[in-house]
Amino acid sequence: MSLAPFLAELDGLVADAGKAFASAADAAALEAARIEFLGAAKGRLKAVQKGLSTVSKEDKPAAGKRLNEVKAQLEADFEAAKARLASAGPATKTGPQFDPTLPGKPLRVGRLHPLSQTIDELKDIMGRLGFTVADGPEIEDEWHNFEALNIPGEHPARDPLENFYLSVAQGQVESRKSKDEGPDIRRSTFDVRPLLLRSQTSTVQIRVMERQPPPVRITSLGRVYRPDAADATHYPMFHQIEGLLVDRHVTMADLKSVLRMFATSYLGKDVHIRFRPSFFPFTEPSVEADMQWSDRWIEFGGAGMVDPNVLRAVGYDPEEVSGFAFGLGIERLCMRRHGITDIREFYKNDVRFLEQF
Ligand code: FA5
Repeated sequence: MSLAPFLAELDGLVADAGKAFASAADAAALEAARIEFLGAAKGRLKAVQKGLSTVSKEDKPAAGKRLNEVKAQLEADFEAAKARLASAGPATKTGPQFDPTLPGKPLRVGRLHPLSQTIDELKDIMGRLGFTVADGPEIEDEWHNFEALNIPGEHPARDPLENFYLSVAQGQVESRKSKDEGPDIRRSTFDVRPLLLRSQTSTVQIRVMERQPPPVRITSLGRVYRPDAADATHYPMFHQIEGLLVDRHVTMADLKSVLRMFATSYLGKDVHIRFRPSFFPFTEPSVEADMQWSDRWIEFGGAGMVDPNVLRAVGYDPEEVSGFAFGLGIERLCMRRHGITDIREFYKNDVRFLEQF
């Protein structure tokens, strides 16, 4: 045999073996390819090697050199394929192949708490009615929780048994903060102002009006705290939504329209609104707002025209502007909408309840 056909045979072998090793999908296929090409007895390399003896004497060194190169190449290709299968993990070596057509395992997806969902929805509704969201602290002083809201010192609503007062007073907090600033500061800033967990979101009315001149059109949603015993409709911590609109010529008719639009947006078109006379120190006149839903009248919160004393407390002129305010229980609204009969369900963290929303 002359050199050229011998070399061509070797080239063909390199190409075939390279493909076979590279495409072996598992250990069994790779072993079959190894036997076919590198097998000691009947391998194709062995067969080509036998042809070396027929190559002419002067071509033998070149033919032998190429044969050795091809042998090294085949062994390297085999080792590379072995490493590839090993790194693909045991399933490819022994077990069944990954089947992308099988259905996946469903993941347990979390969701927002029903009250968080309600709060988001109520913010949207109020936003569409032109109210922007305002926030205030949950730890309040007596000015914002009571005095500025026209609830004077002797008022029963300020009874320590009706509120969660904190054992740390504001003056003490300040004096501790400034302890390192010099010995006299502690005495000079000491001014005991009791703090409490806010009992209503009406505190935010004051905070907003103190900050900005009229007109005001805000809503505030958040946690409030009262030492009420927990039962089906009461919880010591619950959520309120507050609405406040102050401008020129605001009337009860505006209040009723806004509450009606609010209630129909949240509960549906067939909801009616009813006002019953009531009393709140910070509104005059004051009403309890009821809504009719599924043939029943349900109280959903308090409302009224902002008392002139409140407007004065924040520096507004009651001769110039008037306003309305309302405060509704968010749990009660959500319970109505979903037919929940016990407020305590919201706070049990029972996934069977929570995953229904
Ligand atoms: C107030 O808190 C007034 N700040 C509302 C207001 C705002 C009146 C602005 C006028 C102007 P009241 O105490 O009635 O009002 O509470 C309002 C609503 O909060 C109630 O109608 C009820 O839906 C809800 N609520 C009251 N106490 C609890 C409680 N312990 N658990 C759950 N919801 C409650």
